[in-house]
Amino acid sequence: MSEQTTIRHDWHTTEVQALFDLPFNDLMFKAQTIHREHFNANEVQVSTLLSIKTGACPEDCKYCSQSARYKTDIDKERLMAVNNVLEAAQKAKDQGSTRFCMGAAWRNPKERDMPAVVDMVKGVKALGLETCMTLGMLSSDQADELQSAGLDYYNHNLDTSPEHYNQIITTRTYQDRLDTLSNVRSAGMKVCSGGIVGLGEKAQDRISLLIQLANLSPQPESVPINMLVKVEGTPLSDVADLDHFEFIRCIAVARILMPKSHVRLSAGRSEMNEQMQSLCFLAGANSIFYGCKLLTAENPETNQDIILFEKLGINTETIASADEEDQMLKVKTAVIDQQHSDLFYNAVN
Ligand code: SAM
Ligand code: DTB
Ligand code: SF4
Repeated sequence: MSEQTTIRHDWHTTEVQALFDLPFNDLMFKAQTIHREHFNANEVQVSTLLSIKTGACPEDCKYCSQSARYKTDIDKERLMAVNNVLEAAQKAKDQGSTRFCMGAAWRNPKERDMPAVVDMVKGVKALGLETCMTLGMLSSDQADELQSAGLDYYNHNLDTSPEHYNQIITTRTYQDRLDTLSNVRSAGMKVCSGGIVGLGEKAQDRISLLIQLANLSPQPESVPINMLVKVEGTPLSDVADLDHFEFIRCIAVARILMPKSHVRLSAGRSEMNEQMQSLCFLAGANSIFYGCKLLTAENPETNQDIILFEKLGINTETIASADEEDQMLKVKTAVIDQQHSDLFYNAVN
């Protein structure tokens, strides 16, 4: 295999620290170079999020508007009816989204919820959209059931480093998260897993989170990097801002460590101007959430994103173009491998 396409799962702190320590322009150049080896540099994948069950969550994630433990200003809602979810999915498709991601404020789905959730997956899939869900922890049986229904991706974030984790969540462990990711993988679904920065963590925690993600084997197909959305009423509402350049560096390092993954410029875009978002794309981000709402927080309006994409000459990825890219990559890798074995053959003969 060529050096460019080798995916490493043995990253160490010192080498990742060295990437963070590069002069900004050097880091951007390195990330953009790797990005271009694997993706069309002017294409961004777009997903739309929908909260299918909002608030009253028993977990204590200190950043979250939906935890029942904090007094936040959100409208709690029971599990949505399947036809309302499908209506929202159709709208997302009409606006150009290719993936529909359904999120629920659950610790984990209850057995009684599974039939409705399965119908949502089948219905969204039938509209011609890629399907994604984020419902909390999954057992292996639940993962199998969702995969059989046609779920393409499951989102479950590691959120932060193992070292900082207990400062943020106490109601489930880091290992619980890794177990869910392993159940998702074993069921044959694609993994969407990333984290949040700006939680008041140290620089070392951001390095450690990215290493955890990159050392998953296989690496997650999709890696959302969220900038904390500070929610009034949560314990993290007043945490100090993370410097925007540090955020861009996180995106660039994620791109370098996970060359073939879609890196998503995820929550927090409402607080970022066009120039900041453009630097994130230059650093290798190639996916966003499209639509004016995330789960409960604001996101830029779709037409603002369209204007920005036009200014930057960015096209949105179609499902077909993602498949073609996958094919092209396989062809490129096969050609490079062939060249290498020819070289080896010539060298030894
Ligand atoms: N309840 C499920 C769970 O936590 O596994 C699924 C939904 S949960 C809202 C999905 C992810 O959204 C969290 O793991 C976290 O990474 C991200 N998130 C939630 N609130 C956030 C906030 N205020 N700022 C940034 N990211 C946030
Ligand atoms: C992810 O990494 N970010 C999305 C999605 N996965 C589910 C959620 C962001 C939530 C932002 C805060 C809110 O809307 O409440
Ligand atoms: Fe619940 Fe998910 Fe929010 Fe944690 S992040 S409180 S599990 S909705």
